[in-house]
Amino acid sequence: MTMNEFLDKVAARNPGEPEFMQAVKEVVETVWDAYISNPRFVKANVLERIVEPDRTFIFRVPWVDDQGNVQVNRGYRVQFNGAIGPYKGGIRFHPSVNLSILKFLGFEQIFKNSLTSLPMGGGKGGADFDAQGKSEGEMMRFSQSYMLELFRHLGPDTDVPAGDIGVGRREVGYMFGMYKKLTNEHTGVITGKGLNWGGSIMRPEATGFGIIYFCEEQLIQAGDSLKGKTVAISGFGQVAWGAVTKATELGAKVVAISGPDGYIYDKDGVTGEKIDYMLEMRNSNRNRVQDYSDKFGCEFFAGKKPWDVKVDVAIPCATQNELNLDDAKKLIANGVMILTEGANMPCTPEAVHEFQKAKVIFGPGKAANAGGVATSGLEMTQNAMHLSWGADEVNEKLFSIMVNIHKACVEHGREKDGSINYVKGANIAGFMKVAETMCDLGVV
Ligand code: NDP
Ligand code: 2IT
Repeated sequence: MTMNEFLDKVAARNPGEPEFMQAVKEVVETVWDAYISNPRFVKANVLERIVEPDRTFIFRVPWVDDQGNVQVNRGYRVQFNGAIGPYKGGIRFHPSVNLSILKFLGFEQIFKNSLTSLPMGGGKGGADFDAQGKSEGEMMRFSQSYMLELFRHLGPDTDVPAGDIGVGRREVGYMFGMYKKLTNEHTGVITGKGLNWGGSIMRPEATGFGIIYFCEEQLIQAGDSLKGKTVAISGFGQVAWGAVTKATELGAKVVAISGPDGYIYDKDGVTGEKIDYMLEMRNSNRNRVQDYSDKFGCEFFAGKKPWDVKVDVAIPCATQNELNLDDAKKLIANGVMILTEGANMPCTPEAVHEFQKAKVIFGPGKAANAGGVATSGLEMTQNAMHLSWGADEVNEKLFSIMVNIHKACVEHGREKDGSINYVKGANIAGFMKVAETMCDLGVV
């Protein structure tokens, strides 16, 4: 079978799943040569097996709103691949959630988790629930109802969810509370918990910090560093906040952040109390970044993306396919040096290709944002040992994991001309370990 025949077969089996196919195509295109030249993989038909989830749950999530109306949402959990460890991956509450999006996220998670070097399989879950404008009580009842079905599929050695878009510490708390009530077990069955009830210190910051550690490693590899660079970041959620914090700490100046309403340009840089204010905006459920410009008196560009700004470093941290070919062209024309993906698959394939063609250093999300799930893995370890580490210990481990992921990308992604294809490097490094394991475990 040729690669294109293989991709056609997967597409035919998964109609109407464009995001999933986009993620599959990128992985298959980059691992194909390594795969096809390995008789053991081919004999075990690993590639065809790895694009099929181990299992997928789809369920009704009924809940009662503040007016007493019964509402219904659709809940999901995709247990994509459990070869190297219990399923691990976040839960997303967002109206755009569907099977295609969760399969793409679960598929990416397999390789991301493998890159961390921790024993975690890939999974993802969520619901098409819109948190905007919901009261505290509604958030609680919805999170509880989602767990009321999901709990039977979880376990500290089976499947361990966490947060993602629309799911933070608050929702994790309500879900964990319901899990505990149903099972009468206080175990590490979900990560991103509060510090008082089994959470790991640094988990909220970990994704953003990890992204910046990875970005800095990429720059060091190119003989440069973040110090003195200007940065544009999209989003103002948990990931964007962590990235702004660490980039600023390393001496870069973040001049743009964005929301669904547009972006702000702060020529003095997002620093100090302005970084703290990002958290306030996120927690307000108003979903506007304009509040930042109102408060701090900088420019706001309604309905625009931050990719119009002339910067050295661009870090998309909002959602999938938020940065397209036109955006890539603008950034390149403005002399961007490096694009490190903070979100999962934020760049369209055309944009990725454009950056690579222009020799802009490109860091794929599955490598760059792996610090979040890696620290979730560290939370699982702490839970299993019934102890908690301090911030320095967690941060040190996170840092060394990100450095090692970068090393693995360089090792597997070096091209003949000496340049580094981080997309290829991340995919091959992540794939190999899972593929070898699937062969070791037999046809199951
Ligand atoms: P948050 O919910 O904290 O913030 C997400 C931001 O993106 C919000 O501003 C949100 O606004 C916006 N957004 C979400 N969906 C869309 C959409 N379809 N179109 C436009 N804007 C959108 O989420 P996180 O910061 O946790 O997650 C951001 C990204 O990072 C996601 O891709 C996530 O998968 C990824 N990620 C998260 C990790 C974590 O630890 N939390 C770990 C690794 C990756 P709105 O609500 O209006 O849509
Ligand atoms: O996309 C991701 O890696 C996450 N949302 C974090 C998953 C986790 O289990 O911490």
